[in-house]
Amino acid sequence: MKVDILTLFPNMFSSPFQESILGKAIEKGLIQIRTINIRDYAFDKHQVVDDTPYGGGQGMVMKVEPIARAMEWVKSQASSAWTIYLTPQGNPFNQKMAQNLSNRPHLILLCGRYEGIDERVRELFVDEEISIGDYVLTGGELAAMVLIDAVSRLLPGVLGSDRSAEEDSFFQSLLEFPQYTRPSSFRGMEVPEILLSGNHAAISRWRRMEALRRTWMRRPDLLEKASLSNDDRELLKEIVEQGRGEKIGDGV
Ligand code: 4FV
Repeated sequence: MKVDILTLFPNMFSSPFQESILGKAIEKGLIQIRTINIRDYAFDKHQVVDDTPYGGGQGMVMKVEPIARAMEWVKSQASSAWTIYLTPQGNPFNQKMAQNLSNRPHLILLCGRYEGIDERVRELFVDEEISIGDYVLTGGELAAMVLIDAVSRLLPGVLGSDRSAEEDSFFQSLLEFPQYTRPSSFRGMEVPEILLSGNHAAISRWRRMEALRRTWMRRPDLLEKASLSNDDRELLKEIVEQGRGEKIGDGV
């Protein structure tokens, strides 16, 4: 996958993509990331990229010309690219969108700054708008990094085994079950016996139960979207009956 990032701060992308899984994926050529500095496409003496909003009001707006030139340069090399503008006004990002985007060969990510971009950029170039959450960042760069991370790990060969992506929480839109590793006892806190039993059928039943319990407790909205089997419904009945419906925070 190729990812071109249009930004006023290309250096922000250097370190996050040098580390760990993404760093290795880039080394292995599984993903190619390129940053394009929008300011390089402001040809006036002071390379101005923003201006005051027509109609008055707070803050500054990113000018259309530098972005248009940068976009046309990138698109001149890749007509099939899918262009995404990161903005709080976008579609709320989720695992399903990450899966869909991971099937695309080339993404162009536009990172806004200030109050945002001139509306004509949207009309001319943007295929999709995505928000990583209902809060306001100083720029779209961190949102672009979040998107790249969530999409890249779904690319074949990026994670140790592609299976682990399938076991993702949200893959089946359930929250993750509790995880434990050595030591089996810590300050008197024991790892649940079942996990030490080697009884894989019982272990996967326990894990499904705990994933359902945690989802029911913390994100009941996800349960509506989840494709639950009859077994799941039986387990859920048990959970509700167990009345372990105590509020969050008591270790559920
Ligand atoms: C954002 C978000 C976000 C808004 C004004 C950049 C900032 C500034 N992007 N999900 N939430 N963007 O807050 O994607 O231009």
